[in-house]
Amino acid sequence: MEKIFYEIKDKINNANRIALFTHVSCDCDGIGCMLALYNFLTEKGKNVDLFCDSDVPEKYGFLKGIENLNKLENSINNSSLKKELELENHVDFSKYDLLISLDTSTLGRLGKYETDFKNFEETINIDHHISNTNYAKINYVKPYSSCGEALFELFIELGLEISQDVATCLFAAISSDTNRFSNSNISAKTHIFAGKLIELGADHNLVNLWLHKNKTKNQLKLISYMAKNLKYYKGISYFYMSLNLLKKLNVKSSDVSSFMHIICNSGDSKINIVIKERKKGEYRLSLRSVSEYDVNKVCSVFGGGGHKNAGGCSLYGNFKKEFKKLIKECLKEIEAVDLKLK
Ligand SMILES: [Mn+2]
Repeated sequence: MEKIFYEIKDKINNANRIALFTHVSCDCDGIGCMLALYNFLTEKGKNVDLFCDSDVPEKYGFLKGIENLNKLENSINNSSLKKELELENHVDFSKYDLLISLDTSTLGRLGKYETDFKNFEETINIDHHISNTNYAKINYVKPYSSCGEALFELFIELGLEISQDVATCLFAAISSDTNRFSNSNISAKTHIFAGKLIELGADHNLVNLWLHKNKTKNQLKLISYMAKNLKYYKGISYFYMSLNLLKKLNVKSSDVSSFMHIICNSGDSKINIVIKERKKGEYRLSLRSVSEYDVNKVCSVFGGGGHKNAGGCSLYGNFKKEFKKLIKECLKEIEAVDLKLK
C-alpha cells in the first residue's frame, strides 16, 4: 500500500477537531466528498466542521449532514455568539487539529479560507484535478474521474468501514462529476467502485432523482433559453449569463452550470464555454471539450485549470477584450489538434 494512505490515516487518528473544505462555486463532487468524510468522522466520534465559501444548491439537500455546512455547529454552542461570528465571517481555526480540502485544485479556489488554510500547520489535500498545485502538507491527488473515486480508494485501501450514508455521498460525488458515468475520464474502476457503493447501500435512486431528474419549471425555461441563445464560432460554442438575466429568469448561477452538459456537443462544436458574470468586471468560465481538445491547457493560460475535457478559469476587466484572447487560445488548441489528427 502507498505510504500516503498511512500518513493520512495517522493524521486523522491523531486529530479530534477537524475542518473540511471544498471549493467556491461548489459542486456535488466536492460537497459529496466533504459529507462522506464528515459522516465517516462523526460516526467515529470526531468533531467536524464544514466550510465552503459559496451558497450550496438546494439539489444537494438529500445528502446527510448538509445542514451543518458553514454552521460551526460543533465548535461553538452558544447560539448568539455563533450568529455574531457568522456575521463577522470570522472563524478561529487555531482550535482545529487538522484541515482537509476536497476537490480543490488551488488555494485560491478556497475563496475566503485561502490564507487560513495556507498558514495552517496540519493540512491534507484530497483531489483529482491534474492542475492541482499540491499546496497542502499532505497531497493525495489522483487523476481519476472524480474526487469521489479518489476518496473511495482511500477508504478501501485503509479497510475503513463505510456506512450507507457515506456510500450515498460518495456515489453522488462520482455520479455527478462524471455526468452519470458518461465523461471520457471514467474507467472500468469507476464502474466497479459505483457497483461496490451500491452493494454498500448507496441510494442510487435518491441520487438520480435529486441530481439528474428533478427540475423546477424555471430551470426548464433556463434550458430552453440556453439552447436558443447558444452562439457558434469556428468550432466553439458559448453561452453568456449576465447577473440581470439570472434575476429575470429567477434561477441560480449553479443552475446554469448544472445544465451545461445539455448544450455541449451540439453541432460541430469542439469546445463549449459557459460564461457567468460574477460581478462587474469579473467573469467565471466553464469549458468543456470533446476528444483530444485540451481545455485544461487553455484555462491554464488564464490562471485556471481542470482536466483535458473540462476546465474553468476567471476573466477580469474588459470582458470583450479578455474573451477575445480566450477565443484565440481555443482556436490555437483546435488548430493544433486538427493538424495532429489529419
Ligand atoms: Mn471534481
